[in-house]
Amino acid sequence: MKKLIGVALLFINIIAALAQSAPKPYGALPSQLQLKWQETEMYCIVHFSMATYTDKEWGYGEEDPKLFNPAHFSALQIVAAAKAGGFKGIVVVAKHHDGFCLWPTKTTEHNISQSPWKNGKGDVVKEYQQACRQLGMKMGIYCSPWDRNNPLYGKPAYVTDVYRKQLEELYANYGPLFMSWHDGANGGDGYYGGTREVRKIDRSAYYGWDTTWAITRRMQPGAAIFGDAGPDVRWVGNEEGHAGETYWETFTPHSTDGKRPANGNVKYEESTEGTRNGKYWIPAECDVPSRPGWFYHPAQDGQTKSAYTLLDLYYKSVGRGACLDLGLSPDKDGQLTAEDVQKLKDFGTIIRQTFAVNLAAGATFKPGNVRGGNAAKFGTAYLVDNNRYTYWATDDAVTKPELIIDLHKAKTFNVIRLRENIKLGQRIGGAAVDVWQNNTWQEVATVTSIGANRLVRLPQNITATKLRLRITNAPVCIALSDFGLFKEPAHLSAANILRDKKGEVSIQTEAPVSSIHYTTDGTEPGLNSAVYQHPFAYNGGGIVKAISFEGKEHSEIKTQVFGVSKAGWIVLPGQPGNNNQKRIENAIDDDPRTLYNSNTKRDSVAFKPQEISVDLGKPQTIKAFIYLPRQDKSTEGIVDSYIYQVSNDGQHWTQVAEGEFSNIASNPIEQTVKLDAPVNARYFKFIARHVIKGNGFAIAELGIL
Ligand code: FUL
Repeated sequence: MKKLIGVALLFINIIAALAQSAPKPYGALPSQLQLKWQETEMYCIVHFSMATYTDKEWGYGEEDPKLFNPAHFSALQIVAAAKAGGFKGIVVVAKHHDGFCLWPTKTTEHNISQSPWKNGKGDVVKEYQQACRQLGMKMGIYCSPWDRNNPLYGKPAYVTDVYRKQLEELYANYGPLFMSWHDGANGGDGYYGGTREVRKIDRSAYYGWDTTWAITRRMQPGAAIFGDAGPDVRWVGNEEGHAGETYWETFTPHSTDGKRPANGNVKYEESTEGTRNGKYWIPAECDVPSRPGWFYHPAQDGQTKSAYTLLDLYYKSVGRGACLDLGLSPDKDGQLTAEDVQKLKDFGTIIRQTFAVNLAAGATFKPGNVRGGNAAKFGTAYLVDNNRYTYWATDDAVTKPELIIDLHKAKTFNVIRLRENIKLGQRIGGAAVDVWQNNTWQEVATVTSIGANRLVRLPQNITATKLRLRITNAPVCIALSDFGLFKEPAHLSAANILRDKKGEVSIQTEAPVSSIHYTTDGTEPGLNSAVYQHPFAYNGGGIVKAISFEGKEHSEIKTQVFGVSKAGWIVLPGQPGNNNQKRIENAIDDDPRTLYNSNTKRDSVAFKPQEISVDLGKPQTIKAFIYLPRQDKSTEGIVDSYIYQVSNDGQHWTQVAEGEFSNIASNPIEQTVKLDAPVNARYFKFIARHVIKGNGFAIAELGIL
């Protein structure tokens, strides 16, 4: 008998012990440093350097340091604007691909001490460090591995004596750093000390990343290392600022050629979602410029992303468990424009307002199961304690629990937040939320992953007293740390401004409003501006801005830049390989959704330079030309090197521009190339010298300004 009691007691003890023990971690797990990074959620990357002065996205490396001379550089203004937007840190581009160093480095002459700014005594990186300290912001460093200026680039000595030494200087003098950012754009043509040649590198081997990163670990142990394949944070695979709808913090990177995955050699199409049960914990950073390009370009004024566009990106990055890295682009003066500052501020305000009150805070939770019945340790009260690592857990056998949430009185919300305690891995692969309405459960949201954070933005407000959370897919018991309900403030969505082939502009809102006002001279529209009544002719090109009003509410200002209207334009016949006139007209139909693509499916055909010539119908002044690459996510036929010619008879041509479309593979936005001087011409010819992929060239639109 005694023996029996003993065995029973032993059992009870084992069960009690199990009830106390935390769930076994699942899969790859985050490091301490990655947890800190994940909590940062939002930071900015600042591109202000030589390319700001040359109006380029990538400098070639030949630029004269004397060009860098901001009259009013203010790190404080830039960092303060990021802070007002709710961002927690900045990554400073200390050296971009052109090789110009913004700190007085000993590794190369091509640095700020050769510039007239502060008589060569200035140090931009130091000023950012001081501003970050003053404002309590984190700081990270971007030092481009690719260096189009350095004569040693491509040789081992560049890595050992230049690049790593630059990192050492930055790590030694500008910390503490929360990130070390390593870009994937590697190798290609450049100045390289005057040789002006193409230098290809083995992206997997050249930089000896293990040795390089050992320096980061030693000198900046708190810095998360960003790269295409991690090791701490991965690139999300696009520069549009969004992670996959299903998104895994875990990732098994694959290279494109079977070599070791590395910066510039990763199958990016796998990076957006990541890998369920991936080998490593390598969460994604979603980087996106706040303006169309990463550097400031005067032609992109008015095109800064609006606060609500940023909000949308926030939901698609932070709201899917990744982090958002927003690009800021100070102008030649050395500050962010007033417009950019305002938009950051507005975005920060909406975020703060939306997440100020968790409407689930006072709720009663009725879980279907609590681990070991131990509510003190694993209970649902932890769902609303605002701690990412305390959590509601279930017994090992219960992988699909339900939870009833009683709000006690009707509350109106439009955002649902779920979080897992990621210290135990990313466990959940599906969940649904129902609301109790008309005496039945109505499903209002489903998700296919959660991870560090999941925000569901509902298409409409929901008013409910009782909700139900169902975990629909999990390979193991759950460890959910957060359940939140929030109300994003109502707003009038911005108007849409469109122009048709005839050159008529129409302005539309999603739903009728009391009035729409607009301007065509670049000024901000308000109640006193022209009232929109019907489509109007707008052939010359320029900026149309619109705002809508409904009662006391008004929308954001929508800005649309138009080139010269294409009414009457035709493509000259006889383009090589282009028999289909109709398709080629897509390049000048003023519709960015249609495209012309001369690619042939035969792989044996190699790319040869190709051209398209356009008759403008009458002589026109051309100040700049526009190339809009295809917008359908394919990179086939995207032109990255061009020649531009003009003519008055369609037979004799004069070259007026040539160059590269930098960064167009990662950021396929509209390219505006200003000519050295305006020209008068009736015809233009666009020649594709090189494309990213394939044997043809693809054009969504060609235009002129
Ligand atoms: C890219 C670079 O090539 C761009 O110029 C920019 O710096 C962006 C953040 O990363 O890969």
